[in-house]
Amino acid sequence: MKGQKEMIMEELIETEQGRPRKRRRLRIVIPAYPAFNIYSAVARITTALGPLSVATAVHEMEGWDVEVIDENNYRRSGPKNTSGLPDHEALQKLRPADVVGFYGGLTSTIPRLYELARFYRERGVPTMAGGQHFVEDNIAEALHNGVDVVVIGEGEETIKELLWAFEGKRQRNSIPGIAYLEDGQPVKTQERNPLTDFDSLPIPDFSLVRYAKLRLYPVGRVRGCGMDCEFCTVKGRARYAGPERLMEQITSLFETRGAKRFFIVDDLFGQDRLETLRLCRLLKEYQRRVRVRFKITVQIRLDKARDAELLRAMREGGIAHVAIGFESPIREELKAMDKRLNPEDMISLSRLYYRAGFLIHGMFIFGYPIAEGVSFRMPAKERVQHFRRFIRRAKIDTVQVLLPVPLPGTEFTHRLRQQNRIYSKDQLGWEYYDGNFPLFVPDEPMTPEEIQASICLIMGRFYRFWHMFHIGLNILSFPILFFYLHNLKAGWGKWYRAWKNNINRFGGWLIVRRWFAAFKKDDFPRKLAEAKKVLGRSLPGVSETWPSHSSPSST
Ligand code: B12
Ligand code: SF4
Repeated sequence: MKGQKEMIMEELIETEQGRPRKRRRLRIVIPAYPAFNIYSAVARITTALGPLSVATAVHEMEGWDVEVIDENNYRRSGPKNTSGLPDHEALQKLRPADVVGFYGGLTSTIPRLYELARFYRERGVPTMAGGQHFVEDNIAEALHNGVDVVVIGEGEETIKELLWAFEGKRQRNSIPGIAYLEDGQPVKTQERNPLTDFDSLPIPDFSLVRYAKLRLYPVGRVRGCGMDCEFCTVKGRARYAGPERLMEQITSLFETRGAKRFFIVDDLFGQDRLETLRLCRLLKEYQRRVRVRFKITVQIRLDKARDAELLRAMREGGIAHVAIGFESPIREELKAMDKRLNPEDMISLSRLYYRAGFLIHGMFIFGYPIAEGVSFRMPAKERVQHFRRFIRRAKIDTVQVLLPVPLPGTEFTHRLRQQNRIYSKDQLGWEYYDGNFPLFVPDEPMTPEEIQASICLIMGRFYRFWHMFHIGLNILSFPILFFYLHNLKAGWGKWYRAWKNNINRFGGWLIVRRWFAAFKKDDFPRKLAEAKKVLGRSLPGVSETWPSHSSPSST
């Protein structure tokens, strides 16, 4: 007997009594974060570019309508369930989807993704998912948790071929870059080559995101990175689209939606120097022509600070914020990450960005396990002092200090797994993979509880309530600008930075407070205690903390 899904597939293929079948609908869902964390605030005003690019590719297909539901940016106008999340039952009644796709780019959202995939599958709707979580064993895991087809790698071409297969116009096994179950066993088709011709892709269409209010627009022109940091999932050499392509995204967003705030998601801004300089010039000319000032954030490496011409061009092009992966002020940790930087240079480089007028967002990882064979011990308390001193000296405006996450497919995860240090997913599931929770046995003499308390301490001390009073003081001190009449630009820059920082730090205090509250509500301490016991049992004779790195083989 045919299953409901097969019948739906057939129905998709058929025509209704000779008439062309109704248009079909693909719904792409960006699953909700498991709990409030320091990214939730930004997730409420932005969306994920990857699934949107995939949706836009489908939008161009004949006979298909597409919508994107971003559960992290979902306003009151959309139907909600009693937990305040999008009500998919109601959405299906309102606008039934024929196929549903999921964004699996953030591992912490995977349990929600599986919950939704099972929900749709139970209703006979074919499901698919893509994103950076789907590597190695996670592909089979997804296929056993409600996902019919996993898309491996970039999805813009694959999705079209998949939908043709759903329409019966193509054989599924001839589509590169996918995995599915055959007789209960996962089958992977041949690898798909990474995209190189970005000009053939349509410009991401943000109007496809329903019920969302976007204020920060993600745009990009680079895929891949090539730096191979040990903990990172972004692999493969960088592939570039031309600056005109990015300009097209930015200008169309400004002209159609009045967008002024952009996040260039490219991992390493400025890698292709000449093209980046050209992009900055194009940005400057456009803003001058339409008399607008954009606020653009980029992710950039510290060592680019040595390029004074680039920094000047970036400022002129409207780049106000630089997000920099400092990762750690501890030399041994930087080495273990393959970061190719040293802490002394990092401070002077950061100050170059500061002097050039950028607001610096510093991204840090606390308690990164040292490479095997290196003898190094530092208690958590001393590390906290190192971090705090470094942040102060490097003149960083805003910070995020997270714990190392053994992300799927990274060398870091392979190293820890080999050492049997990662707590089992049975106790500490994917929902904890967001950088806020200890997920493996840390280096001695630290304990998992200590490393978690340390990030709370650093963040809690950085973002404080009293910054609110400083905002008042800033306003009162505004007339001081009078003394800068000889150089009003410098005076304004100084005042603005202090004012903006106090606003950010007070806002940060509110976010960190909610984040701590979410921690407290969670059952994590009990689960961690259980995870430690289970791991302890699998390592006979080994204590709950990891042995000193001077003797890694003793495990
Ligand atoms: C912008 C960004 C953010 C933004 C927005 C995140 C978002 N996307 O919603 C913010 C700042 C909020 C953020 C936060 C975090 N991020 Co982030 N972020 C990025 C970044 C730099 C760019 C994402 C992007 O737009 N890529 C470009 C698009 C085109 O690529 P893509 O997303 O992979 O999409 C393609 C395919 O995957 C596929 N695809 C994707 N979805 C779908 C869906 C379907 C149906 C199909 C068919 C295909 C498909 O097709 C797409 C187009 O080709 C990436 C790095 C990177 N280069 O990807 C990290 C990255 C996604 N972040 C990462 C992490 C870990 C985090 C944090 C945990 C912080 C941290 N420790 O670094 C937090 C998450 C908090 C939480 N709750 O979990 C990791 C995720 C790895 C993982 N397995 O979880 C990445 C990959 C970076 C890394 N260090 O490895 N991040
Ligand atoms: S952390 Fe940044 S620089 Fe390092 S590999 Fe990932 S994207 Fe590239």
